Amino acid sequence: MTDRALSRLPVDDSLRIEMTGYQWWWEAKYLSDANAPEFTLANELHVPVGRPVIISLKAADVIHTFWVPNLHGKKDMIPGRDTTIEFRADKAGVYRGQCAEFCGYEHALMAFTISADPPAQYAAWAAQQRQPAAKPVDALALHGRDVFISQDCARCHTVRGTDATGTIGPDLTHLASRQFIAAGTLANNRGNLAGWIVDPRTLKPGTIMPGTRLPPADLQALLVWLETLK
Ligand code: HEC
Ligand SMILES: [Cu+2]
Repeated sequence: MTDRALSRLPVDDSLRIEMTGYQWWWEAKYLSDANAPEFTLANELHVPVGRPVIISLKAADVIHTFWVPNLHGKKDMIPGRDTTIEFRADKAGVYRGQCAEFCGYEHALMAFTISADPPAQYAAWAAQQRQPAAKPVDALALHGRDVFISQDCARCHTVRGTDATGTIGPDLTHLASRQFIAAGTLANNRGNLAGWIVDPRTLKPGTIMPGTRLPPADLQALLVWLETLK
């Protein structure tokens, strides 16, 4: 009882996030904060230092386990049974998380990060994430967006501010603001993005994302547009 009392945080003014585990990536939905609209992203969360955070945990397919060893103990994410964790990061920094329950082929490639930022920096990040995707400013990026919409990509991915509203894969509205792609598997740069789009199943066998072979000019335009999604 004492243990529980000690570990109970004052949770007034907490930040609320809904996190869902998928094979093999993490979706984080930031619920409305001070009446600001919700937004969704994948794998790279930010939280303000010193403010309590409540994350509701869900699993979409099989059992996963939320684990950020330097912030909190493990918590299972069980399909059909929602749980929550509460924590507060008192020190700024990037805290690495990892799925801690075997969840299939790519269990080892199911990482995420929680970056604890000073409050003003967090607020600026959140304001940016709430924005829809930047409009393409040149013909190449515009063509890249058309490639994305006309291929299967838009069936699985959302890019807010465009016609892409798929919900099977990660929200890509601010893809270029992330350090990694595919849940910590690859650094987010043009070469890795190209390899991922053409043949994700060699990089992460078992992923449901299919490879897409595109004429080189279309692939280049698509990459240019994806890099504008800051
Ligand atoms: C059948 C659904 C599906 C289709 C079609 C699809 N994707 Fe994906 N995509 C996914 C899933 C699921 C993931 C997450 C994979 C993982 O991390 O394990 C993903 C991941 C990604 C990522 C990495 C995102 C991140 O933040 O980690 C990018 C970029 C991406 N897809 C781009 C594309 C593009 C471009 C196309 C079209 C050429 C496309 N996808 C087609 C399902 C799909
Ligand atoms: Cu997992």
